[in-house]
Amino acid sequence: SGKNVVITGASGGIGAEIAKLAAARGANLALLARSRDKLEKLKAKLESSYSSKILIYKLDVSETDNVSATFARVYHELGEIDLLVNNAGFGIFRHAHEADIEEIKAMFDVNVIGLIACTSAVLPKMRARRSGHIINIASQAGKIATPKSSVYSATKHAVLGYTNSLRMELSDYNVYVTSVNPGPIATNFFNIADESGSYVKNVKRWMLKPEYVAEKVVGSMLKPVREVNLPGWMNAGSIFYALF
Ligand code: NJP
Repeated sequence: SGKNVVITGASGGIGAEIAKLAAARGANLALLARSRDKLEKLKAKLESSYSSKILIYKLDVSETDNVSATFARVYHELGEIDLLVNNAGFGIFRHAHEADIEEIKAMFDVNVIGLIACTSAVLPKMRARRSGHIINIASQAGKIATPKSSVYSATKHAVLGYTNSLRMELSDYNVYVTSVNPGPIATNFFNIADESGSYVKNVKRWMLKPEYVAEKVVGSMLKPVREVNLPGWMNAGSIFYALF
């Protein structure tokens, strides 16, 4: 639809699926992630199927100096940003007493500070234009607690707190703010999150498909809502965590 959409963490997982669906609907895209090679492949694939403009940028969202510089380039090369999808994130699932302080800081740096830095990079223009939409990929882990996800869950609770306050601030500026809260999704997320493979082994068959989550995210672009809740099997209660 000619909208300019920026997606962080776009090189794989649900970010790449959101990119595909948005391109199919005619959006022009700026795709941001650390893996330039994966972004280049995705760009080539999208350009072979769709006529959208696809720009790629290597960015680690936790390097906040680079965040503002990268968004300045995006504004210059893509034009105004209509939609920002803050999707970059990761988790490491461990018992709280086993969590390493560097890992804890890294999760907060990417999931919380990185997301806030990217948001801050678009806020002045969205407010001034009185137009825009920010979609933050949080998690069911931001709404409910589960064992072995204390730090990850804390980062996603932080994302939801930030998101809910932002929505209030921007309601007078015609800028929409949406949080997306999925349950477990079958992506490479668990390569890092679940070193032992035991979680994946037990719950893989119940995981959400990334294409399904992306469809719901793109749906919220077309019809802005406050929250998209996709708990999947987590609705069924916490019994599965006993297996983990
Ligand atoms: O994970 P994955 P998902 N700077 O690992 C990028 C949330 N979520 O798609 O940088 C910039 O396949 C990374 O790219 P690269 C989750 O918390 C997931 O499942 O090139 N980008 C890759 O493209 C996260 O917020 C589940 O390595 C960085 C992408 O992020 C979002 O969904 C459940 C980066 C991650 O792709 C996407 O996760 C849930 C950085 N520092 C919420 N670090 C789930 N999978 O179960 C990583 O509730 N990326």
